[in-house]
Amino acid sequence: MPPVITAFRASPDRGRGLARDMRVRWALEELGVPYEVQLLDFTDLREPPHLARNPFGQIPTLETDGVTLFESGAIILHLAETTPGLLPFDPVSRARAINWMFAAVSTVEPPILELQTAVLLEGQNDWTEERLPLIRERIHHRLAALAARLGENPWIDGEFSAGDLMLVSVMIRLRGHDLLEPHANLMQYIARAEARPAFQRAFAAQHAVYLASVSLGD
Ligand code: GTB
Repeated sequence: MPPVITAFRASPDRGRGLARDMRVRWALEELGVPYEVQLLDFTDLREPPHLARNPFGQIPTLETDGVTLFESGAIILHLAETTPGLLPFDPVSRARAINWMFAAVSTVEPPILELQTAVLLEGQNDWTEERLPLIRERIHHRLAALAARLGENPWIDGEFSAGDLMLVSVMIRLRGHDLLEPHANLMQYIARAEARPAFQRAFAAQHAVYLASVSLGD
C-alpha cells in the first residue's frame, strides 16, 4: 500500500504551497514514491481518528509500513532514510544534511512563523506596529547568516538534499514581506529549488486540491 499523507481539503493558503503538506509532497516526488492523500476538513482535525495520527490535531501526517508520523521534519527524515535520493550515503555528509534539516525547522522557521502570527493572527493589537521591526530584524539575521554560508553555491552543502528542501520550504513563506530581496543568492537558491520537476509536481498537486475545493463551493 502506498504511503498516505494528510492535507487540508480547503487550505487557507489558497493553494500557494505554504501549508506543510507541500514539503512532504515535494520529498515524496523527489524520491519517486507514489503516495495517496487523505483530505481533511478543519473539523476532522479535532476528531479521534486524526488525533490518533497527531495528538496536536495538525496536518501533515504520514502513514506508511505500519508507522504513523507527524511533524513534517520527522516525516521527511523518515522518508529520506528509507528511500535513497535526499540524503548522501557518506555518514559525514549525511549528518550535515540532517543538520540543515534541523536548522531549517528550529532556527530559521521560528521567527518566520512569529512574523506570520503577528501579521495574520495578532495584527489588530496596538503593539503589533512596535513588534514587527523586532521580528523582521530577527529574520534578517537568520537570512544574512544563511546567505553568507550559501555564497555562490547552488545548494547549502554539496548535492541537493533534504536540508535544502526544508530550508527552501520555510523561506518561501516570506514572499511578499520584502525580507528575501536583499539576498540575491537566496532568491536564486529558492528559484533553483522551485524549478525542480519534483517541486513543480508537488505544487501542482496541492494546487489542484485547492481548485477542486473552490469548485465545490468550499
Ligand atoms: N511543526 C508541525 C510540522 O512541521 O508538521 C506544524 C504543523 C502545522 O502547523 N500544521 C498546520 C495545521 O495543521 C498546517 S500548516 N494547522 C491547523 C491547526 O493547528 O489547527 C500551517 C499553515 C497554515 C496556513 C497557512 N496559510 O494559510 O498560509 C500556512 C501554513
